[in-house]
Amino acid sequence: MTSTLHASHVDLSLTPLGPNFGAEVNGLDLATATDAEVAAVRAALVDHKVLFFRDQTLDDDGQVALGRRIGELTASHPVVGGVDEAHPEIYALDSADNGFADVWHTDVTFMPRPPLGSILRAVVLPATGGDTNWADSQLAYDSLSAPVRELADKLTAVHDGNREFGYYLAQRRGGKGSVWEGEVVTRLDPVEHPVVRVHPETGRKGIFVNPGFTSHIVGVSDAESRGILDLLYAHLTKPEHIVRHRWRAGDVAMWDNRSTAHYANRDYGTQHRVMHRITLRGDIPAGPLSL
Ligand SMILES: O=C(O)CCC(=O)C(=O)O
Ligand SMILES: [Fe+2]
Repeated sequence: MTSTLHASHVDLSLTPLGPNFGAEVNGLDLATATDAEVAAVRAALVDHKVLFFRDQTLDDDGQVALGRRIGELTASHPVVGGVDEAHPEIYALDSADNGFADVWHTDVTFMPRPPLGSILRAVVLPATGGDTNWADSQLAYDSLSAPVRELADKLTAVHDGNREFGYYLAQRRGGKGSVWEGEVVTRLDPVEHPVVRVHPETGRKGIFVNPGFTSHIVGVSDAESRGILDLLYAHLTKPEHIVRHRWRAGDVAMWDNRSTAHYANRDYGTQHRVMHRITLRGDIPAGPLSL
């Protein structure tokens, strides 16, 4: 019956945050969204790359329940445990416990299957400051010159979580991290990913290296690796490629982790800021050559 099909389709009310990516979803209560609304959010995530929802009422249980409706949840983080026993899926970034993200990164690219996406909820906010920025890695790729795109298409990079999380794994968790892809993480072996990622749903290409976790490019000299990565990072984070979110209580952000990078401003001194994040299980990144 075509009427059933019709009934399952909803148009979200979206306010674009710029000419290219990012959107605020108006008037949708994530705690009571219908299946059709959740499906529309999932589709909008790929199209708009980062979505913002204002005035939400989600708590930890509600955040986990929402995530399960959108995809398959991972553990909180490969190395950092859940916020409490009841929520092994929630990763807390607490400024009182060194929870900062003031380095451009894409989440968990130091694992073979980085998350598809992340859902972040503001729990405690400073009076001002602590804005978060997202960069559109596909827009950035597209605006590189053709010769540099061709070079990047052929490259592979190593991602290494040890610099950010090696100490935490050894000292705070006694060498025993979370269960990730069915196995307890006991070491962070560096992994290789293509420098250009082909989005599995759209086929669009994006820059897939980040200063947080990429250590070097394979098969080139150290100086070449540094130079190429610096060029790509400077380009990725050009203001034209960025949207910036000023948080309010109740805000939820959701991003496609396959086509974006992000950075949380650390400009609020000793004020307290706490964010709760969940991540959706992703796939093994494919590059232009592996297709
Ligand atoms: O604190 C933020 O705004 C972002 C933190 C972050 O990098 C993340 O949740 O993945
Ligand atoms: Fe992050």
